[in-house]
Amino acid sequence: MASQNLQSVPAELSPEEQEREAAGQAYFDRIISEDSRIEPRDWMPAAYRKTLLRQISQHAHSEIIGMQPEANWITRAPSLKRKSILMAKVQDEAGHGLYLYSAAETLGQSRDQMMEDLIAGKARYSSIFNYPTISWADMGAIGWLVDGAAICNQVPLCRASYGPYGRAMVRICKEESFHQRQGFEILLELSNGTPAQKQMAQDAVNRWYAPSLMMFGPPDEDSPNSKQSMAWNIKRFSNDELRSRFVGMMVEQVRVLGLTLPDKDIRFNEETKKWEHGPLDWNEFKEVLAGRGPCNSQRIERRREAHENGAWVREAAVAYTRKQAQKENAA
Ligand code: BYC
Repeated sequence: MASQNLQSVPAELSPEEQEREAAGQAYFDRIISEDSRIEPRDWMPAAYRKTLLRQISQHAHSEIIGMQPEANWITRAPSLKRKSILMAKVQDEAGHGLYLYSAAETLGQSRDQMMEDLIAGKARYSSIFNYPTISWADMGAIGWLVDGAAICNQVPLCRASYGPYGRAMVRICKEESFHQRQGFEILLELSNGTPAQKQMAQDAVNRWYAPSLMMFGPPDEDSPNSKQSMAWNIKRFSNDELRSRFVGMMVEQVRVLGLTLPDKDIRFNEETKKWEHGPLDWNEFKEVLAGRGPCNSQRIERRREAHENGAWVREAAVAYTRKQAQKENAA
């Protein structure tokens, strides 16, 4: 589909500049209609750049803030094996954040600026990471439900029209698959354990189910960005479409776990051929987005502290790079 709602060429440009802009727009439209890729050096409409920066920086922030709820359990993991798996997972999330900040930097925003916006509370990150992790079973529920939702949402992003974003997503999705498996396995073991362990697993699933469905974003009729993002081949499916697919996946897997989903309204609609779920509390979602979720202020405070504590590492890295450059210039 050709891109829509694109800005027309501004009139105040010189004739040569107008020509260049028009050629850039024509190239961009062709690349999008061929379902091919835009690269950082290519001309792109200002609104496309802005949308990508918004989504990629929010995504990067989610990965970085998302380390906190799980890091909370590293020192209390029930065995050495569980501890090393959890540490590897949390480190993977840091890596995802770094690939994504790099992708966002190719659009002209500095990482320092993105980080400043995050710790100033001006930037969004996924709603899901504002909920507390109160038992070990939450590590299972996050891996199974949260990483499961992330895979559902992110596999189509591997085909995003912006090259650096799509390529970053390929590696991220591979790692997310491992994350989901490890979460599933934690829940399976608890579910097959003592009645108290099984109850702990069920309780975690009960608490994380609705927030994980809300990760996909507001219902389609309240999603102001979806239409244009889909026209630009950034998003490939609507929020509701992906949410419905996710419910279908979880319905099958929860049976293997021997647990239940806390939603009596789940059903497969034979007419639409889609999975449906019960009502979600969108007011709660809005509250979390407005900074009033259970852990919003704690998450930002913790990130600010970590950023300040890491200042000496950044300074040392800059000093080292400067020294290396001086050595090379002197040689
Ligand atoms: N939370 O028009 P819409 C992970 C905002 S990390 C907060 O539908 P769009 C993991 C939205 O930004 C997973 N805000 O927007 C890490 C917009 O606000 P602005 C993170 C949300 O962009 C560690 C407004 O609501 N995944 O897996 O078309 C450990 C209207 O929404 C949320 C990604 O970031 C939300 N849930 O669609 C474990 C995936 N939903 O910007 C796991 C990439 C919506 O206009 N992002 N908003 O002020 C996307 O696919 C899309 O950006 C979304 C939203 C589907 C999330």
